[in-house]
Amino acid sequence: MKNLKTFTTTLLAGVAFAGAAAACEITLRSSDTHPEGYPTVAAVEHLGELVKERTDGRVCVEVYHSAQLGEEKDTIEQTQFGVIDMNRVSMGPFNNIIEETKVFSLPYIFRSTEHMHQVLDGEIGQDVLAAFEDHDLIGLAYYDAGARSFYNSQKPVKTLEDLKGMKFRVMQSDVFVDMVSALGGNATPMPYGEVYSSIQTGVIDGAENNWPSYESSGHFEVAKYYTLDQHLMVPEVLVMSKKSWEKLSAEDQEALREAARESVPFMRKMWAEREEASREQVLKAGAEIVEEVDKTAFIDAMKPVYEKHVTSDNLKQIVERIQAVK
Ligand code: BDP
Repeated sequence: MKNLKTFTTTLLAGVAFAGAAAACEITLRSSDTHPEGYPTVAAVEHLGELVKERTDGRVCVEVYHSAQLGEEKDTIEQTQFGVIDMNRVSMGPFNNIIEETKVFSLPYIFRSTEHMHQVLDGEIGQDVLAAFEDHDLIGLAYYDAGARSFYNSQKPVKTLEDLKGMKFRVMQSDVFVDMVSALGGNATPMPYGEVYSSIQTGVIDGAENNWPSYESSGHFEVAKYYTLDQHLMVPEVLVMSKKSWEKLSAEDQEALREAARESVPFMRKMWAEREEASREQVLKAGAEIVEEVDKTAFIDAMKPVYEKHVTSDNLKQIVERIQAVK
């Protein structure tokens, strides 16, 4: 009996020791609205593994997925205050805080995924990321979010005429409110987590999003008409609280930047696969897709959005630079 006890004690001490040796000195809490397995969540988890490896286990990242830390707008504020260390969010909810982020939220600003990658991977992308610093945030990386299209619970929307008077939820940004108005609809800005029940109860007719979000949120269950107008390509962004950033050594900051850079191709590959899988899944579940859309009509209708929001020289220049990228 005594021997067994000694053995157990030794064993427990061994476990405790191994645990201490592997313990993280710094654990960065990262927020995401999406569920486990979603490409943005997986990308930040991947980044966490890289950082841990490169800091010899000192710096760890813990991803709080499924909006455990709150809805995007609130988590952004908490990240600015340093309550949350890292945050993977859409660029959209930053529009009312950081002027430069508006350019990536303009309808049809990107001609294609390739065009968007060129812009984000180049100087313009860096300049916009740098703009976060004046707002207590460090911009670490952009992730893909495909194209967003409208969906609703009422009818197949084939033309602009069909959209007239319909109520759509948008992310909390004035650009998107004006975008829906320009199309003749009514916009209701609200947090992502409230959309499902709002469609179900008829508070709104629908919303707009990419395939993976339309699928993972379950919105396709309550709004089965999806119109492939692809009016927005709003990138995701991974930001860090400047307060948390400044607590890291220069070496750890570099490890984090490097891991963030490397998580991008990982995410893009996963994203392309997930887009396809989600599309197939919603189709199987009975979603009706309107594929033939006169995009020129949509693009023309969006002119007032540019007129209203691209007014400063700064934004005009960024828009011109984006358009000049081949
Ligand atoms: C998804 C974005 C997510 C946004 C959501 C939304 O990945 O960050 O919160 O759209 O519409 O595509 O709010």
